[in-house]
Amino acid sequence: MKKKSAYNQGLTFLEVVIALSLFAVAIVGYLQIVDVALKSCYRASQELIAANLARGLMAEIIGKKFAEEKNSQDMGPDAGETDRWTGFDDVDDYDGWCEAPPQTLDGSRMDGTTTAPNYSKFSRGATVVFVRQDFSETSDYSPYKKVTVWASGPQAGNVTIVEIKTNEYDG
Ligand SMILES: [Ca+2]
Ligand SMILES: [Ca+2]
Repeated sequence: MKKKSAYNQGLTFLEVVIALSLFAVAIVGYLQIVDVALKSCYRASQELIAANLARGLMAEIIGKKFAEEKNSQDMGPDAGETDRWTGFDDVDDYDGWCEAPPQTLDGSRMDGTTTAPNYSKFSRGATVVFVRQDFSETSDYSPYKKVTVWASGPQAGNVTIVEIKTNEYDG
């Protein structure tokens, strides 16, 4: 009868245990990498939502006229203006504006109660100040206004964008 070689004797119980242990360690390591990657991907998607919310509000603000009246030094909403979907018509009306959750241009809340996207854990807002030509802030009249828009979410941090509006063509 032919004697079995050491190679053909199969794995011992100890070898199986060691192999399974190594496999388990490898699987845990792999799952940890996947977990980190998924969390990073989720955070990036939340940051993108916040950035888009900020950009949307900024585009709306910058599209408004420079001031309620030509050379006006007044800041903030004017008589009869209470919110961005019914009354705001110049850039500084948005000074101090804040939305939680964000709302569409027709006032629909983005919180799952309307057909608008559900961004219930996000918020956004804006500040508007006069700045000099060197962008330093001033309380005096200036033909430049600095618009700062922020948006934030639980995993998105705080996204802030800044633009300058001039009264060169209107106001
Ligand atoms: Ca106004
Ligand atoms: Ca105003």
